[in-house]
Amino acid sequence: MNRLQRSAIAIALVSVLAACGSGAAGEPGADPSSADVTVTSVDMAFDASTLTAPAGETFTLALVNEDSMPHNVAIYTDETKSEKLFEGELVTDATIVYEIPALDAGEYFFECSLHPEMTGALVVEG
Ligand SMILES: [Cu+2]
Repeated sequence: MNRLQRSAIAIALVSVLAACGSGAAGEPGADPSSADVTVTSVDMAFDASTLTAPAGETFTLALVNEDSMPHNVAIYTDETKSEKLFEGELVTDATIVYEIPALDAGEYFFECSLHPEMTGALVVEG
Protein backbone atom coordinates (compact mmCIF):
# COMPACT_ATOMS: atom_id res chain seq x y z
CA MET A 1 0.00 0.00 0.00
CA ASN A 2 1.45 3.35 -0.93
CA ARG A 3 1.33 6.51 1.11
CA LEU A 4 -1.61 7.99 -0.80
CA GLN A 5 -3.70 4.90 -0.24
CA ARG A 6 -2.83 4.92 3.44
CA SER A 7 -3.83 8.59 3.63
CA ALA A 8 -7.11 7.88 1.87
CA ILE A 9 -7.89 5.08 4.30
CA ALA A 10 -6.93 7.23 7.25
CA ILE A 11 -9.20 10.02 6.04
CA ALA A 12 -12.03 7.53 5.48
CA LEU A 13 -11.55 6.17 8.99
CA VAL A 14 -11.55 9.64 10.48
CA SER A 15 -14.76 10.38 8.59
CA VAL A 16 -16.44 7.28 9.98
CA LEU A 17 -15.33 8.14 13.49
CA ALA A 18 -16.43 11.75 13.03
CA ALA A 19 -19.91 10.58 12.06
CA CYS A 20 -20.18 9.30 15.63
CA GLY A 21 -19.36 12.77 16.91
CA SER A 22 -16.03 14.49 17.42
CA GLY A 23 -14.44 17.89 17.81
CA ALA A 24 -15.96 21.00 16.33
CA ALA A 25 -14.23 23.13 13.73
CA GLY A 26 -11.05 24.65 15.05
CA GLU A 27 -10.43 21.87 17.54
CA PRO A 28 -8.13 18.89 17.13
CA GLY A 29 -10.17 15.86 16.16
CA ALA A 30 -12.43 17.80 13.83
CA ASP A 31 -13.88 16.07 10.77
CA PRO A 32 -11.81 16.84 7.65
CA SER A 33 -14.42 15.43 5.26
CA SER A 34 -16.61 18.51 5.63
CA ALA A 35 -13.78 20.95 4.94
CA ASP A 36 -13.54 22.87 1.68
CA VAL A 37 -9.81 22.17 1.42
CA THR A 38 -7.76 19.36 2.96
CA VAL A 39 -4.00 18.97 3.26
CA THR A 40 -2.15 16.15 4.98
CA SER A 41 1.23 16.44 6.65
CA VAL A 42 3.25 13.25 6.82
CA ASP A 43 6.99 12.54 7.05
CA MET A 44 7.70 16.26 7.53
CA ALA A 45 6.03 17.30 4.29
CA PHE A 46 2.64 18.41 3.01
CA ASP A 47 1.03 15.97 0.56
CA ALA A 48 0.11 18.80 -1.83
CA SER A 49 2.20 21.64 -3.23
CA THR A 50 -0.89 23.52 -4.44
CA LEU A 51 -4.23 23.99 -2.70
CA THR A 52 -7.26 25.59 -4.32
CA ALA A 53 -9.88 27.62 -2.47
CA PRO A 54 -12.90 29.78 -3.37
CA ALA A 55 -12.46 33.55 -3.61
CA GLY A 56 -14.39 36.10 -1.63
CA GLU A 57 -15.83 33.84 1.05
CA THR A 58 -14.63 32.26 4.26
CA PHE A 59 -13.68 28.63 3.79
CA THR A 60 -12.52 25.74 5.92
CA LEU A 61 -9.12 24.11 5.60
CA ALA A 62 -8.49 20.76 7.25
CA LEU A 63 -4.96 19.86 8.29
CA VAL A 64 -4.59 16.11 8.77
CA ASN A 65 -1.30 15.83 10.62
CA GLU A 66 -0.14 12.23 10.62
CA ASP A 67 3.26 13.10 12.07
CA SER A 68 4.29 12.89 15.70
CA MET A 69 5.72 16.39 15.14
CA PRO A 70 3.59 19.52 15.53
CA HIS A 71 2.50 21.21 12.30
CA ASN A 72 0.11 23.95 11.25
CA VAL A 73 -0.79 25.99 8.19
CA ALA A 74 0.06 29.68 7.99
CA ILE A 75 -0.96 31.74 4.96
CA TYR A 76 0.95 34.74 3.61
CA THR A 77 0.45 37.03 0.65
CA ASP A 78 3.60 35.64 -0.97
CA GLU A 79 6.90 33.88 -0.34
CA THR A 80 8.46 36.96 1.20
CA LYS A 81 6.12 36.39 4.17
CA SER A 82 5.93 40.17 4.64
CA GLU A 83 2.19 39.93 5.32
CA LYS A 84 0.66 37.10 7.30
CA LEU A 85 -3.03 36.54 6.54
CA PHE A 86 -3.70 33.55 8.78
CA GLU A 87 -1.84 31.34 11.24
CA GLY A 88 -3.46 28.11 12.40
CA GLU A 89 -3.06 26.39 15.73
CA LEU A 90 -0.36 23.71 15.83
CA VAL A 91 -1.52 20.11 16.15
CA THR A 92 0.46 16.92 16.69
CA ASP A 93 -0.74 13.61 15.22
CA ALA A 94 -4.26 15.04 14.93
CA THR A 95 -6.65 16.73 12.55
CA ILE A 96 -7.78 20.33 12.84
CA VAL A 97 -10.21 22.34 10.71
CA TYR A 98 -9.30 26.00 10.35
CA GLU A 99 -11.71 28.78 9.41
CA ILE A 100 -9.90 30.90 6.84
CA PRO A 101 -11.04 34.49 6.31
CA ALA A 102 -12.25 35.48 2.84
CA LEU A 103 -9.41 36.11 0.37
CA ASP A 104 -9.41 37.90 -2.96
CA ALA A 105 -8.63 35.81 -6.03
CA GLY A 106 -4.91 35.30 -6.46
CA GLU A 107 -2.01 33.08 -5.53
CA TYR A 108 -0.87 32.96 -1.93
CA PHE A 109 1.86 31.14 -0.03
CA PHE A 110 1.43 28.70 2.83
CA GLU A 111 3.86 26.98 5.16
CA CYS A 112 4.16 25.29 8.52
CA SER A 113 5.23 27.88 11.08
CA LEU A 114 7.75 25.48 12.64
CA HIS A 115 9.13 23.96 9.46
CA PRO A 116 9.93 26.54 6.74
CA GLU A 117 10.73 23.72 4.30
CA MET A 118 7.06 22.69 4.39
CA THR A 119 5.50 25.11 1.89
CA GLY A 120 3.03 25.35 -0.97
CA ALA A 121 0.87 27.63 -3.06
CA LEU A 122 -2.72 28.50 -2.20
CA VAL A 123 -4.64 29.37 -5.35
CA VAL A 124 -7.80 31.34 -4.63
CA GLU A 125 -10.18 31.59 -7.56
CA GLY A 126 -13.76 31.81 -8.65
CU1 LIG B 1 5.62 21.54 10.83
